[in-house]
Amino acid sequence: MIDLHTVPTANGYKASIMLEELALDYRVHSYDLRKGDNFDPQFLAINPVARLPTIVDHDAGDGAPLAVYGSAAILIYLAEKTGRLLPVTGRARAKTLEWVGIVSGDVGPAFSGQFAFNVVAPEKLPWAISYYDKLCLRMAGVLEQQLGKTTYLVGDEYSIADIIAYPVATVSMKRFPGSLDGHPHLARWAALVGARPAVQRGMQVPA
Ligand SMILES: N[C@@H](CCC(=O)N[C@@H](CS)C(=O)NCC(=O)O)C(=O)O
Repeated sequence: MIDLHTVPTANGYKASIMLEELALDYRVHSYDLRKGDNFDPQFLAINPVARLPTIVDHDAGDGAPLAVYGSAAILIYLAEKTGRLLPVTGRARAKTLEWVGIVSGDVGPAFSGQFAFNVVAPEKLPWAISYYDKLCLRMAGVLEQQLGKTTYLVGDEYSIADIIAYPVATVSMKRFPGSLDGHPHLARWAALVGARPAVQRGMQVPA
């Protein structure tokens, strides 16, 4: 059994899609960040970073529960636990991990920054807004270029790279003015991934 501590955000959906794809048994614990649920001492004992998503695997194989925080770490851990959705060796594994890193470290934070400065910030700073708008377009262009060459982010095989990118493309990018306009390859891929029943179920967690 796995406990999934999560929120209805792009990062949360990455973990729930992965659990659905793998058909693993899991229980959902939903948090309200506006109420500061993530600073509850019980959750801090599991994840001192106080962020979601976090899983606790009660069947980690060594007799002790294992807590793993962060969408990328969770996806890689579960892929390795089950031997699915991450090539085991070689070029395809390296490229899959590279795309997991690009989406987590480059694409996702660009859209988070764009949202923070465009929508959340009480004071609208033109330089910051322009910086993040340009960065988002550049990052969407990176995905568009790759998906113009391959069916999925890494070749013809669906992988954790697609799972980590799908909520960013459909939740975070949707908030960006113009959304996926002018990115036909990205839109084609989003429709392909979004048609998967496990993806649809994962996007409904927490209910
Ligand atoms: N690098 C982490 C980022 C996780 C993250 O930013 N979580 C947000 C929700 S989407 C959070 O828990 N924020 C609460 C806070 O920072 O107080 C991941 O990829 O999962």
